[in-house]
Amino acid sequence: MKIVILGIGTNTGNRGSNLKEAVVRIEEYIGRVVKSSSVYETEPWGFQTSDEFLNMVVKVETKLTPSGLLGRILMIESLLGRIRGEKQYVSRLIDIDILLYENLIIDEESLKIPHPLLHERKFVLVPLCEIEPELIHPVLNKSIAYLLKSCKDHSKVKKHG
Ligand code: PH2
Ligand code: MG
Ligand code: MG
Repeated sequence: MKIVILGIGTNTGNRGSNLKEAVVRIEEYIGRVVKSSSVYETEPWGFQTSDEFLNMVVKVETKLTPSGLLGRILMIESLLGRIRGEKQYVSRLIDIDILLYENLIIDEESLKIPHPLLHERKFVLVPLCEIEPELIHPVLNKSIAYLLKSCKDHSKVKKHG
């Protein structure tokens, strides 16, 4: 079994049920969710929209390889109704990102692990720090707690509900 950390985000439709549905499908197609963070209300990062995000992070046990995992994620995203366009940052029903896969480092065009922007985004670091503060980033060699403390992103991230 491999341990992977996934980030989940949504800013359109019924965001609460989008997250719940994503977790159900992750359990079904990826593996057992062993830890999940709280749900956070977060300000859009990197683009402008009035639709705020809900974000959370889950820790999952899986038998899938990194590329197998990516395939399942894309399948789950389209199952939930996500249609991918050309533009990078747009509002979306659901986005599931591979943040970490064990201590693996992968730098390919179609798959980069750890997620290259993980340490620059409070909407990732705050929920990740809630469940895995001591975890060491395999490229930066710093703990998640340290990365959050030194993060320059000051956008709003607060617990939902
Ligand atoms: N995802 C993005 C870009 N910006 N901002 C927030 N708050 N939450 C996200 O999940 C998010 C984002 C690209 O995937
Ligand atoms: Mg993303
Ligand atoms: Mg994505």
